[in-house]
Amino acid sequence: KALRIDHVGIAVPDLDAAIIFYENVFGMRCVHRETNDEQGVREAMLAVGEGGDRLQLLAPLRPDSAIAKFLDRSGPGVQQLAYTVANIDETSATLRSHGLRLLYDQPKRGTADSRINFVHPKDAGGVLVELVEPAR
Ligand code: CMX
Repeated sequence: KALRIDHVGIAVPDLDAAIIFYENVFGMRCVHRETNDEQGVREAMLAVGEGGDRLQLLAPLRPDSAIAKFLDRSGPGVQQLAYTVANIDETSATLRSHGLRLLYDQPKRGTADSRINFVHPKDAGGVLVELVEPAR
């Protein structure tokens, strides 16, 4: 089951400009940055307030990446909603038993060495759902 909202992911064309915007306008704080070559993204995690709420900014590394395609098709905006799960293998099996398609046979590496997978947006009411099992 979903334990909490891990983050909301927003596709942006320019990561540095977006970080400055969210810090200056909404008072968020950039707490993590990394490049994920496999996913084709440069990303930043912004803390919203003092709880655990997180906004993820995603910028494309390559023109053939998922984020570049999303920007081409839809422009900047909300690209994904991510839930924290305790055990991604168990959650994936449950979702598959409900007939939902997961994008990867096995979880891949996500932010900060988490394990991630995605539910196809066509199977989740038009929302790209990411599952995140945090690194121990
Ligand atoms: N949210 C909702 N719907 C989406 C979507 C999104 N982010 N991306 C695509 N869609 C829709 C498309 O509009 C399309 O709808 P229509 O058929 O009605 O036009 C449909 O889904 C399928 O589109 P597609 O052309 O078959 O597939 P895409 O090439 O657009 O790829 C997806 C979509 C989800 C498979 C791809 O974006 C993907 O593999 N995502 C997972 C990886 C990812 O997003 N990585 C970046 C983030 C990394 C991280 O979070 O760490």
